[in-house]
Amino acid sequence: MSKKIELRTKNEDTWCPGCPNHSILESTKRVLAKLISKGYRQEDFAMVTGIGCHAKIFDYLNISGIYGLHGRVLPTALGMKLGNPNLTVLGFAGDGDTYAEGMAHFIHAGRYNADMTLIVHDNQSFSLTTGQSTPTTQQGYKNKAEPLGEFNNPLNPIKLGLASGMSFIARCNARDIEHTAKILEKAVRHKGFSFVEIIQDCLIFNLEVNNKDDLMYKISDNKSKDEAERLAEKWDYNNKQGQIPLGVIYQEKKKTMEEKWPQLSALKNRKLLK
Ligand SMILES: Cc1ncc(C[n+]2csc(CCOP(=O)(O)OP(=O)(O)O)c2C)c(N)n1
Ligand code: SF4
Repeated sequence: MSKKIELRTKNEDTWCPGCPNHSILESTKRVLAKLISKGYRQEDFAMVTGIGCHAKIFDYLNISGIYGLHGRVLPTALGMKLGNPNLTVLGFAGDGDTYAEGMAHFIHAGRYNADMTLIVHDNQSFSLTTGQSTPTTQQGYKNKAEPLGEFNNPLNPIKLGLASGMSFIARCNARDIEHTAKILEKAVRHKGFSFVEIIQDCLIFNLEVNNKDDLMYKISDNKSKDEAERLAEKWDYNNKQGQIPLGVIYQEKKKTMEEKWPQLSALKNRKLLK
């Protein structure tokens, strides 16, 4: 008789009622349950989180891991892969986490191409610390730290991911649980570094960017760099104009970190967990 897998811990949920982080948790649980039903084991997965509202997923998802530091999801995930390349590592990070303090790691992740997945819960604000602007916040956003409004233009992480050589780049809408689960599964199965940018409304801070569903549309999986660049240009993170493509924006086959380093290949072939 097969053992029942419990992917939700018993910890109390302290996200705001209705926060789309709940949907990201649900999508993740669905993917893990499916992969476990196909032969992965619960102990083959390891997660890393940053610090922020997104990071509370660590308390609710029943897999091993490290509740990390703000901005350091990627180096921690990389450390896990270096220690045991047989792990399937998932990094859950915020937009502040990834694109501000963690920016250097984000760029180098594309170069290393370690076989792991980064999931960015992008609510265009530092929500846990009460709504300051992050690099993806729209110009003009007024908050306690910037009463005159954000002066700078937002960064486009999809364009940056492409420029950094990432081998899998996707975008999802947190509220679309089924589509997000589908894309996350592709990200986890991709051999190499997978970057999944999830648009996640925050119900308390930076409300003016919420509810962009009318701008969103789904694309077929794309492998052309030119098309990916065109898709990345469609929305500049600045306002509710343009179109927001969802799905696999770019995917290519590329040597992974584990394949490039002979020591890691040797560890991987020993299949430590088997
Ligand atoms: C090294 C370090 N820098 C800064 C902080 C303060 N800090 C904690 S949570 C947070 C904001 C998190 O924002 P984001 O990563 O966008 O996640 P969200 O809360 O929006 O999910 C900040 C700046 C910290 N705890 N540690
Ligand atoms: S503050 Fe925003 S991101 Fe944080 S739990 Fe509440 S709704 Fe979610």
